[in-house]
Amino acid sequence: MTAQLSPIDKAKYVAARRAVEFVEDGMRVGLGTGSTAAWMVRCLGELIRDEGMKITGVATSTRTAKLAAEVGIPVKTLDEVRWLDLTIDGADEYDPNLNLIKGGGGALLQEKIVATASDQMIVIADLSKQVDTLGAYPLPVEVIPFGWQTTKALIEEMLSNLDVMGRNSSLRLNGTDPFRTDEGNFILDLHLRRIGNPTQLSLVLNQIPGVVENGLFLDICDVLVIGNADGTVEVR
Ligand code: ABF
Repeated sequence: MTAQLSPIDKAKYVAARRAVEFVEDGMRVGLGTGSTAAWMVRCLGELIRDEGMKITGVATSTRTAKLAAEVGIPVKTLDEVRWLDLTIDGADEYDPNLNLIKGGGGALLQEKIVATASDQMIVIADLSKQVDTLGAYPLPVEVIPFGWQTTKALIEEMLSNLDVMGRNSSLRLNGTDPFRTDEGNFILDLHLRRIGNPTQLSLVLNQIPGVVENGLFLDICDVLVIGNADGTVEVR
């Protein structure tokens, strides 16, 4: 599975392999989205196939559900399972307090619902995602398509009163069309550069009517597993 991996894939793989050590027989596991989480899904598939481990997966996107089925993980919906023992997912940025920006892959809504419905959330990442202060990575905000330009203008106006450095936002595209989430919504990427008060920003964003959810994951991550290209892993 890991022959001739690039350094970045090696880092993602070793983080994923370490994180699945937290999974125990019989657990209900939230399956994250993204290239790092995809390694975790493959590692779980190996545990099921080679060691006979029994787990139930809840996917955070249609792409993860497809991969999970391919590698032999039994997948149920969150409504069938209701609550999870553990979720393992990637991130776009993490800070020293284990607060995150997520949503670069467009699955932030299901990721946040699933992580919030879990006893424990483990984030797998590499050092390139580490920051002192969140915000260098554009903050994804999922919005309803109806009136999205008004929502965008309201967000930008609201940003002028908050502790952020940048105030522009852009509609995420898929080619020339708006990118659509699994729920059919749009994503606005907020180019903030530095988020001084993530808690305040998250609360204010989610009060705007057209906003469905934002990509700040605050006080949700319990354990951070950082993989390095030399094969070493750090658990925080
Ligand atoms: C998901 O995948 C997202 O929340 C995050 O946007 C992205 C990270 O992707 P990758 O692991 O490919 O860097 O976890």
